[in-house]
Order: sequence, then structure tokens, then C-alpha cells
Amino acid sequence: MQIQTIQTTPYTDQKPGTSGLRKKTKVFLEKEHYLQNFIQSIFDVIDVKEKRLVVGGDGRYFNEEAIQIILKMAIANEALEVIVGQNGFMSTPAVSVEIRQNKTDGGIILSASHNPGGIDGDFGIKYDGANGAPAPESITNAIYQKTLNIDSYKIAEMPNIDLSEIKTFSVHNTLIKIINPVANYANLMEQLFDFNAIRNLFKSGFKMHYDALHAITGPYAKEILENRLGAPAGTVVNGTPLPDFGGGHPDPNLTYAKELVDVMYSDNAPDMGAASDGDGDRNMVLGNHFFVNPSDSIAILADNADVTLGYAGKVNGVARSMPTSKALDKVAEVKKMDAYEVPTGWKFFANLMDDNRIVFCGEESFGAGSNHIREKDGLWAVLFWLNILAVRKMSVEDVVKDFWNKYGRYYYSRYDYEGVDADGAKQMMDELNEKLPTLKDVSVNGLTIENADVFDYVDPVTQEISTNQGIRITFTSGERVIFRTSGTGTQGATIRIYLEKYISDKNALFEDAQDVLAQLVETALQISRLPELTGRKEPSVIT
Ligand code: VG1
Ligand code: CO
Repeated sequence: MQIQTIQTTPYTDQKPGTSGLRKKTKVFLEKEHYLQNFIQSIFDVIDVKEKRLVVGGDGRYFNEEAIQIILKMAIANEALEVIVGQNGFMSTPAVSVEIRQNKTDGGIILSASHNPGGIDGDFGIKYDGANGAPAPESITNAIYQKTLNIDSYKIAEMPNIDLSEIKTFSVHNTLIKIINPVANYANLMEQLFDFNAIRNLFKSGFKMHYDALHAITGPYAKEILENRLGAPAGTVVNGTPLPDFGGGHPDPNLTYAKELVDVMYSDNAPDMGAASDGDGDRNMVLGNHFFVNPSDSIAILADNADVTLGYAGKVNGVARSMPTSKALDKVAEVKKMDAYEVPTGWKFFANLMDDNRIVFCGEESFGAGSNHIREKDGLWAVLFWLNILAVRKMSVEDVVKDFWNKYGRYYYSRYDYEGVDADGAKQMMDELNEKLPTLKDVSVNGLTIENADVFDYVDPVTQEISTNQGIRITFTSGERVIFRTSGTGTQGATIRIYLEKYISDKNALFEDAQDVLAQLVETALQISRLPELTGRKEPSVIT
């Protein structure tokens, strides 16, 4: 085997966003050395020689080829050890588990998460540090700076490594360990949740429909739900990861997980439905003819911590992203937990966890998790729900309604305008920013604005400052609306509008959320002039 040094030229578009580097798959395929430049830049920044890494991906198109390149580069750069999932598969939460349990120096995740895969879809790379969390900006910025002046990379000239067999072997100075990507993750779940109670739930005839959307959670869900918890075969559907996710959009929401939604709203609907995204860190939970809003979900998990094995009596603090509804804050107040509000993106939660300030955290975007790892975790949330249902012997709908009765309800919705013309989106955000100071005490469409500002954040642990994390507007009658542009889209711009209204009147808890929020939606559109500036009449996705 020979180590080659290959000359290369830098690219200017490898700036990692909140979730790493995400681009059209074709960019990785067509631009020479595109992946190699980025990997060498990571390796230079972390000084990979004699370091230990985990590598895995969600199985999307280019997953295996990318892993072969990374392994050969790790060997050439003399990494000490690389732990790889069999067939190159590993969910994002499982990578975090393996980094932490094996005490490696970090890990590389190949995924574009909830974005579509395939040759016409998206591909991505993310670097997680030794704590198993997405790397902080100081690291991702340093990687970006490297990509701007990289002139060569190192790679071993050798045949591809067979990833289909579980085994450990050495190449040059590097130990390669091909592992079962499910086992450690599944074992950890058994320590956190009451598997006996859940087993009895399934024995009693409880029916579940888990849609893996042809993405990475299939093997995990089959092992845990069907093999370990005794759910009937067929509980997990679309359970084999496919390179193009079966042509679908592996984003568990009401629009893209339509097959699941149809099952859960059919005459013979099962008791619970669930789905995860491409890389397995998101979750959507449904009951029979009932949708659980993710903002409610994380609050309900926190409220029910005592039914679990891993969290009973241990929850000192919780956190949510700024646009997530304040239902979680209500729970924290009653249960005397500390509560934090952070910008969108998981690394902010990870800092709070590393400092032992919080145990649970969540985002409105179908993300929830705990300090068991430093990524959000889709199946974890699903198992937590099963644990609640098994112990409380209630339906999904009754658990949620009971929660609203106890705390009041944050009616909540998110409008996504995907693939918007980037200039129009920028103009809209710029205009909003400019007029913020004039928005106090003004009435728009019958609602009076109380306050309007930009969310800036100072991390209480690292003191790092993150500015411009969304525009938020509150109203005198208790509503809140937030405007943000997405950092994970790969085409044009995506504008997100987050809407919430708190109601504690016990007679008004079970209305349709869209009806309750209709006036606020109209107000938000008038304030932002979104239809005029983007030409968009309707959102692409309503949650
Ligand atoms: C979206 C979500 C955000 C989440 C991020 C990564 O970001 O809104 O809450 O943390 O995706 O999730 P944005 O910038 O597009 O709004 V994932 O499942 O890609 O790791
Ligand atoms: Co994801």
C-alpha cells in the first residue's frame, strides 16, 4: 500500500452550517476532490494523527463511497483507530453513543438528515467532537478556513475495504473496527426505559406502526421494537435503508410522512404511530386520529420523567430552542426545574448538558433528547412515549389532553416556505429588521404588538455569543410569532414562521390549532409582507 499526496484546489462553498456541510449530491460527485478537501480540512484541524474516530452514515446515495474515501484518508493521515458501522450504516444518535462509550476523539457523520437523498438529492458531512455533540463554531470555522487554502490531501492507494463483515483489523498504522451499529445503542435504551412494562403493553395487544421512511432507523427499530420488545413483525415498515429513501423525503412531518399519517387517520388506525428522519435523530409521534405537536411532546416527556428507569428523580433542568413553544417552561416552573432557552441547533444544548445544567431538551422541529448522548434522538423519544403509555395505561390522545388540562395549551404551528427566491427572503428579513424599533404598541390586523426584537444568545457555559438567531414578536394578548431563515436547506432560501398562542381556559383546550391561530397567521404575513416579497401565497409545509 502506498500513501499518496494529491494536489488539489480550494473551494469557497464549503462553509459548514448549523448541521455541517450540506450540498446537492451532485456537487460531491462532480466537483473533483470536493469531499477529500473537506475531510483533509477536518483532519488538519483536529490533528488526526494517532486519534480515534467513529464514522457512519444514514445509507443515502454516496454513503459507502464517501466512507471508503474517509477510511483511506484516515489511514494515510495515520489515525490510530476508526470505528465503522457495518455496511457503513450508523444513525446520528448511535454515532454519539459510540463516540461516548468508546471515548474516541470524535466522529464523522455522513447524512443530510431530513433532506431527500439519491443522486438528485442531498448529501452531507458533519463532525462531532469527543463529547458526541456537533462541533462548536470555533472548530467548524477553523475547518472552513482550512478549506479556503488547502492545496493537497493524503490518501492510501488500496482496494476498497469490505464493510459487510463485522471484524477488526489493521491497515498501516490504523486499526479498523467494523461493528454492529445497533447493539450498543439498543443496550443503552434498555437502561433508560422500562422494557418490561413496554413488553407487557405489546403483549396486551397494543398496536404500533413505525415508519422508518426507508432510512437509517429501520434496523434499529426492528431490533428494539420487534426483537427486544416483542412488537409483532410488521410493526416496522419501510425498514430497509435505501440509497434514495424510496424516492421519499425522509422528514417526519404531516406532509412528508403522509403514508403514516393516512394509516393513523384510517378506520383501523393502530394505537400509536411514529417515524424518524433520514439520520434517525428526529421523531414524530401520533395517536389514533391524533397528532402530537413536537413542542408539546418534549414538555410531556419532561412531565412524565418519573415513569422511566433512567430519569426518575434526576431531572434538574430542561431546555428548548427559542422558537419551541413555552409548554416546557410551564413544566419546569411547576416541577422546579431550571429552564433554558437557546438558539436553534443541538450544540447549544450539548454545552448545557456537559455542564450538568439540563437533562432533557427539545426543538419544535421534531427533535428531542437527553443527556444520554449529545445529539437529538428519534427512537429514544418513541421509546419514552411507549414507556409513558405502558405505565400510565392511557392512549396517546389522553396523555396529551391530560397535559393540556393540567398546564393549559400552547396552540402552536410552523409554516415553512421552502425553495423561496434567496433575494426575496433576504429582503423580507432585512425589512423586518429595519422596522423592528417601530413595531412597539402598533396594532396589526387586530393584534397589538407588545415587543419586537432579534434573539441574540450568550452561552452561559462557554460565553460564546450567537447573534441574529431569529426575529421574535410578542403581542399584548399573549401570542408570539418568530421569523427565521433555515440553515439546512440546499436550494434557494427557506423561511420559517413559528406561531403560538397560550390558552388556559379549560373550555377552549380542544380547538383546531389552525382555527385558533388563523388571525395570528394573517398578522404575521402582513407584518413581514411575505407574499409580496417572495411571491408565495401558501407555505410548503404546515406543522
Ligand atoms: C432545522 C431545524 C432545527 C434543527 C436542524 C437540524 O434547522 O429547524 O431545529 O436543529 O434542522 O436538524 P433549520 O436551520 O433548517 O431551521 V437535523 O434533523 O438536520 O440534524
Ligand atoms: Co436529522
